[in-house]
Amino acid sequence: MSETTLRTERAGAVARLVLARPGKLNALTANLHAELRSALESLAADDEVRVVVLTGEGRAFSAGQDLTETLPRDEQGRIDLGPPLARDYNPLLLQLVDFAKVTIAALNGPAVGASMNIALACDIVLAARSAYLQEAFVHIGLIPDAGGTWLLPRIVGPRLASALMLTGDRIPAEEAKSMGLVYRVFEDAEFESGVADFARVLSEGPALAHRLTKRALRESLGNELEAQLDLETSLQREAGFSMDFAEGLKAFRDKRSPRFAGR
Ligand code: T3D
Repeated sequence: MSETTLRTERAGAVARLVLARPGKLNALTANLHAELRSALESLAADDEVRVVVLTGEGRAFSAGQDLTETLPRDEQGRIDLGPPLARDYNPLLLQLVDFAKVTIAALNGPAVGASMNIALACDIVLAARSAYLQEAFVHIGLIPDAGGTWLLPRIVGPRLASALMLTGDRIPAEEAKSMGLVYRVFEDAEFESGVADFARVLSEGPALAHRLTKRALRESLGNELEAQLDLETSLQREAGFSMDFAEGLKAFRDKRSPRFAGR
């Protein structure tokens, strides 16, 4: 049986997925990928879970693909990276980008290579001050994968994405924040509690509105304005029918904080 390399922890409506290969800086193996996909599937189906936090054990978030793992070869004996991308990275990226609940990448340390892009596929990225992000692929003669060439230019713009990907420079947490890659930077000593508080507050929010907002943002990437306005109208009608909207209105009128049921 393969070793367990992913831990799932729960605190109320927040689930924490902890990449747990600290001795290898949580580098991603086929086994870890399979555990991650399966955990995300279970959490997607669990009505009690509203927010998923992805983080790493030890001093790194993750150093990207495990470079010591045996790679498949084509019929001519050349390393063929097609199969691991098709089996592991591409489905994971789609699973994250289409995930119906709020996802947070909590960068306790470096997020390198594919793991930087996995972090960017989450809705919100939080970072410890000592963390850094790095599109390190170029240093080993590869192109950025795991959705990086799609995600990064959409977040920072094409010029900066080019520079970050062609140089493979490290991006310290604070700089990443100024580029829009990271939402909040916590001092290292306050990172765990800061992330936990941040996730708890989100988990008390209107889960249905979160889900619909995510869908609107996702579809906006391929829509013209008119189609997006139609989509907003249809999703806003759905939100308007919800118990959460009724509660939000009532709480406003009663001058108290709302208690959302997520429906
Ligand atoms: O294969 C495919 O499907 C293609 C997909 C590719 C996607 C990618 O992610 S490509 C990018 C892969 N990642 C990298 O190129 C980063 C490799 N790691 C590093 O450059 C450095 O480890 C770091 C800059 C991230 C951190 O350096 P440092 O000095 O803080 O730590 P270290 O001493 O290098 O690493 C500690 C241990 O983790 C060490 O093991 P050891 O010697 O103590 O037994 C090191 O070998 C191991 N480790 C770090 N990164 C990886 C790794 N082991 C396997 N794979 C890694 N990516």
